[in-house]
Amino acid sequence: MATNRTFTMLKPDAVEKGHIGAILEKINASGFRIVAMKLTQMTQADAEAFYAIHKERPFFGELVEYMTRGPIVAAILEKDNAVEDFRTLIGATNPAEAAEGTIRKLYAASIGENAVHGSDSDENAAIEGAFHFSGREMF
Ligand code: RTP
Ligand code: MG
Repeated sequence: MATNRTFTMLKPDAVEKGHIGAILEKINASGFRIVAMKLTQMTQADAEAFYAIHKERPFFGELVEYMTRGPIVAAILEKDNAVEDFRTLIGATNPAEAAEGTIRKLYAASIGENAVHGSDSDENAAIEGAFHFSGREMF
């Protein structure tokens, strides 16, 4: 994957609350092109692998339960400086600390259920995109 791409998930809470359309509108309005996108649900094994970096953290069990409880929207997004600009658009992990107008400030309920994921590096964007999409699903 090129370094001008990032990977995102609209997490189960965002889907449950009917926020898919509003969040995608904000992503589009912020200049990201959708390269790949689907509604899918992570299995326990998927979530444990995806968030393996957090497996020793006290919230890991809750995180896996949350991320597997319903469908997510997975997507690959393209824009200059995609990883950093998308992290700015979504805001801080804890919505209470997120800047005004960010997706987490607008749509996240708590640090645990925070509506949206954004890759934290170009390397992880490529790994996470490939976790969810085959080459023929990327446009
Ligand atoms: P993400 O990976 O989902 O984009 O979130 P992030 O980089 O902003 O935050 P990270 O530290 O990678 O944490 C991953 C996800 O774990 C949940 N979390 N819960 N209860 C807690 O204290 C806590 N801390 C983190 C959140 O869903 C967070 O997005
Ligand atoms: Mg993270």
